[in-house]
Amino acid sequence: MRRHHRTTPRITRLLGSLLMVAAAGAFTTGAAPTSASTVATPLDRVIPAPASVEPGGAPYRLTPGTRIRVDDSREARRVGEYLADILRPSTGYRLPVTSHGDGGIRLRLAKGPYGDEGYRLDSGRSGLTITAYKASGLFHGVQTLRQLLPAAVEKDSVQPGPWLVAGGTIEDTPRYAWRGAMLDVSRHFFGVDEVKRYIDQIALYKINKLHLHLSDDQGWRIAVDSWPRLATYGGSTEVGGGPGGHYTKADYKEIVRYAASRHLEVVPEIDMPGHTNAALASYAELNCDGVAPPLYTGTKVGFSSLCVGKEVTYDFVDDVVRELAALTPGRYLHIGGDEAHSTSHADYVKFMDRVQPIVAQYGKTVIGWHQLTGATPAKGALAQYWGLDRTSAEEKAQVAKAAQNGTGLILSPADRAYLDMKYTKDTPLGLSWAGYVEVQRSYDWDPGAYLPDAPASAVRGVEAPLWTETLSESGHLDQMAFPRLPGIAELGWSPASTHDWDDYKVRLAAQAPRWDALGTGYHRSPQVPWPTD
Ligand code: NGO
Repeated sequence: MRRHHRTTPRITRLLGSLLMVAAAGAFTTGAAPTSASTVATPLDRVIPAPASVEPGGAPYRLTPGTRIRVDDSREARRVGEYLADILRPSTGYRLPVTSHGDGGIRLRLAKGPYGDEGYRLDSGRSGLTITAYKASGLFHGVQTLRQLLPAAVEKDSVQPGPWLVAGGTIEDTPRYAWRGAMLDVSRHFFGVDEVKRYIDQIALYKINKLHLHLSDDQGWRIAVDSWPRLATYGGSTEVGGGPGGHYTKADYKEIVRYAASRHLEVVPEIDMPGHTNAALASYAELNCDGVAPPLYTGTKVGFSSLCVGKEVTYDFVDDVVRELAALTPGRYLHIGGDEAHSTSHADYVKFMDRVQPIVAQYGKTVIGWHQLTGATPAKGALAQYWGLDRTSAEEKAQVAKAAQNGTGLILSPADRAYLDMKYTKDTPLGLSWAGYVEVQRSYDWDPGAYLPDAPASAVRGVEAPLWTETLSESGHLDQMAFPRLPGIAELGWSPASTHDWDDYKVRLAAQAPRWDALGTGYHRSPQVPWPTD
């Protein structure tokens, strides 16, 4: 029987796991039980909160003889190798990945009520088993397992342990299929390794989409063979006048491959018809007056537009979309469509009517920022809502109406989900046009009931955008994404019934030692009861 995890009083659960650890002999080593590492983390101390938790029984203990047992499937084996790569440096154990033997950590593919991403985790004295229908489920189960092990497991040198996982069962499936993070690599360019680092950071919270904002006024970041100057010239700078950069096709494929190894789908965005100064600067013929503007390194928005009346514009879009679609195994292609303030409404509608079929022609599903709902969204298109409380009722109604007519919604309300907003007026990095977004504010909303009059069934999930006008290095991304990103991830994954700030902030605080071990920086918001040492 499924028991919801909120039905068990927290204190009982904590006592239960303490007793179980004592029973397993963790306290008989002579050392006083003061170190957190001698107490197994309660099964519900995980972000995103699992759908159901049933604590009980003796804990599982990782030992030098532990094997990681995988089903005879390439995909399951890959998840096993990924887990071993995380556990070996800190435990110092061999942890062979094998399809033989018994006990140990078992990753098992089986039919069951898990869906494409769900899993079940059973932990007890004789072994720890993660069962899922698909490898993605195993991967997400492994993220849960990481968080149940002591934070020191994330370190890259041998640590003392013990390596205990509290006994019991977790059954878990996501609320939404879309749990995204967006990185703006246009305002400031981030290289392949920096993107991989971000992928690893967000995978820990079961994010499954990486939306890359690949073009904007300040930089074009993806090589396009048929229009080479886009990258070589259009990508040659960034906000503030730095050197910029771009991904070669091989770079982009490497990002896609790495993301896939973390069960994330890459969603590329080419923002059109506005936010196109880098393209307009690269090719004079794309401009209505035939004159290329200079490159732009400021932070204004809304001043550029592709020339809607020129045929060459659609040749350009066709070439870019064809080449990008060919590089992208994922289902989606984001065409932007925000802040087209230099495009008339009639032209905007005309442009979207021409461009959406091009995306479909190359086999991809259109996503646009929610202004797309002011045109005619293609069948099956998704709109990404980035409004805020003060957005006009009329604009909200336009989005809701599109949702009623079948347009799916991804929710990224700027005054909740934008990771580039300052936390408070004193935050050094970030913008504040959508207000200050402290940790509680970014967590405390319900995607299912967010937009009045939009049917809950239209909501495909959530996404946390990270715009980089003020952010130029990975350390800056850390400060803005952490600790807010895990909250958006939880809104995307966990049942609404688990939503509880007071419970969440304790789980969030418990992430800090893990970030320290991983070398991930974070903003020490006073709203969160961080551990004191
Ligand atoms: C807006 C704008 C972006 C900015 C961002 C900064 C959208 C969808 N368009 O969001 O160009 O970078 O705000 O917060």
